[in-house]
Amino acid sequence: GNFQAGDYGRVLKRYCECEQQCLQKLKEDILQPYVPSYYGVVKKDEQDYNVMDDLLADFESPSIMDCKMGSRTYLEEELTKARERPRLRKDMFDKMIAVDPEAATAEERALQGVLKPRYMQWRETLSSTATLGFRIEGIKKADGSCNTNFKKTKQKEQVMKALEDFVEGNTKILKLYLHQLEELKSVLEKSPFFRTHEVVGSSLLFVHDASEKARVWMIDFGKTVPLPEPHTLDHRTPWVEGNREDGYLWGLDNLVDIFTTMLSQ
Ligand code: 4IP
Ligand code: MN
Repeated sequence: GNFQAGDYGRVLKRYCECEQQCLQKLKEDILQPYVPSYYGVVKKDEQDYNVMDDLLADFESPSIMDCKMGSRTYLEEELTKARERPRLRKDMFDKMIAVDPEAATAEERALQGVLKPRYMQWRETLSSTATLGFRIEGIKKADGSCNTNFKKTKQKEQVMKALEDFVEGNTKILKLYLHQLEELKSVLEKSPFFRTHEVVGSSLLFVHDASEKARVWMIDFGKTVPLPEPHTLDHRTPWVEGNREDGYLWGLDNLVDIFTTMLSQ
């Protein structure tokens, strides 16, 4: 996989230059407390790795949730590439019809392939990405059970049910998460890094355990890219090709609303 065990309290993640650039810059940004600390590159069996904090190290049998943030999950350059050098993806076609045999068009079925943006957009509209600006990617509970079957989790009610199950009805944990999401939102709104980067395919990692400690971190910066100066984003304006908006804060607004609604019920 992408990860290797590191020294105690550290993990190694397959090297990605884009991610390294972000982790380095984030060390100097007000977002630093919400991001794993970065310790440079190591080589193991001919493969380079970025070394970072193991976010699970301080937890006992943690429950973990990965939420992919934003209303767009691919970079604009994928659109350009697909137009200039269209490449049919058989693997993506297969992933698509495995979820819904009806999803592919007659042409796609004949070709047994789809273009990457088409696959990514299909995933966005099937899940809550397009309508809520985030989606649950996976949940691992304290008992070791794993669920990555959220591809069709789209409606607010479905999302709430998954969150309810993740915290096992524990209101205290819900409150801790909500508080951190609100704090993170206010830091994001002031962060120089966030204003000047397109943040695509990045996740919020939620972690809690039976001691009722709960934390939220920003992870996965492989598709987080600096904008050419003086371009900035507000991360809420709807995306149109060329404006590079990612809908990250719009998604966080919706996530905060959902946690708030759950706590008021
Ligand atoms: C995956 O689709 C994810 O969207 C990956 O995004 C993406 O990687 C993969 O594209 C795509 O196949 P599923 O989640 O439906 O399997 P992420 O890395 O954000 O999870 P990219 O390369 O876009 O980061 P390919 O082209 O790597 O297969
Ligand atoms: Mn991810």
